[in-house]
Amino acid sequence: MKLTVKGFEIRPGHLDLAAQRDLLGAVREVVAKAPFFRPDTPYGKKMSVRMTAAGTYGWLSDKSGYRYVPNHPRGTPWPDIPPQVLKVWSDLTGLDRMPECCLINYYDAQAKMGLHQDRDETDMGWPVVSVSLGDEALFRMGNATRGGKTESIWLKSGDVVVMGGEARLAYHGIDRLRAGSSTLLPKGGRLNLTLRVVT
Ligand code: MD6
Ligand code: FE
Repeated sequence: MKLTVKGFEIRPGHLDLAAQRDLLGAVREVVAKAPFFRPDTPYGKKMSVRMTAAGTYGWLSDKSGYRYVPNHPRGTPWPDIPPQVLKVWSDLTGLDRMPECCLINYYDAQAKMGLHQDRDETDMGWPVVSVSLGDEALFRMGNATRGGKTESIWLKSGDVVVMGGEARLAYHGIDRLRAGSSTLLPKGGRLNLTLRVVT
């Protein structure tokens, strides 16, 4: 299955196993300083994914809505984005501008993410880069407006997606995981890192 939305690019296996393990180590250091939490959706339910972030800004969802904030809910600044993560950004986008946020999502076997647009950033001209680690996940993508036809693709550990152009504002989400499809994370599940320019 291929996605045909313009501006959606996938690099299957961009990170080999050694690079995935190295990145995982870097993510663990971030999580030690900025533990995962489960954000509240503005409509009162908890999200099923666990989140944290690195960079100048992290993304937050709670009763007052969605926004970027300079601190973890516990009140401390987000850790720096690990250099390995910045390298993925540079290698794939070739941009001089670096991302200001690395959002880290953890999916357990039951977690999913509803169709959404990423539109809390100031300038949608910058792409979003997304790295998958651990169990495979079924990524679904539609159009810039709700409804209409969607396409799906399984994202595997080490795959990197770049969403720019028309794809930047397309609705997308994660329908489900394929539990046990990867041994990278000892307890299973999936990590997704999304890199964004925020301001
Ligand atoms: C995920 N990804 O793969 C969810 N957003 O777990 C996203 O929501 C996403 O992959 C913006 C750009 C790329 C993405
Ligand atoms: Fe997204």
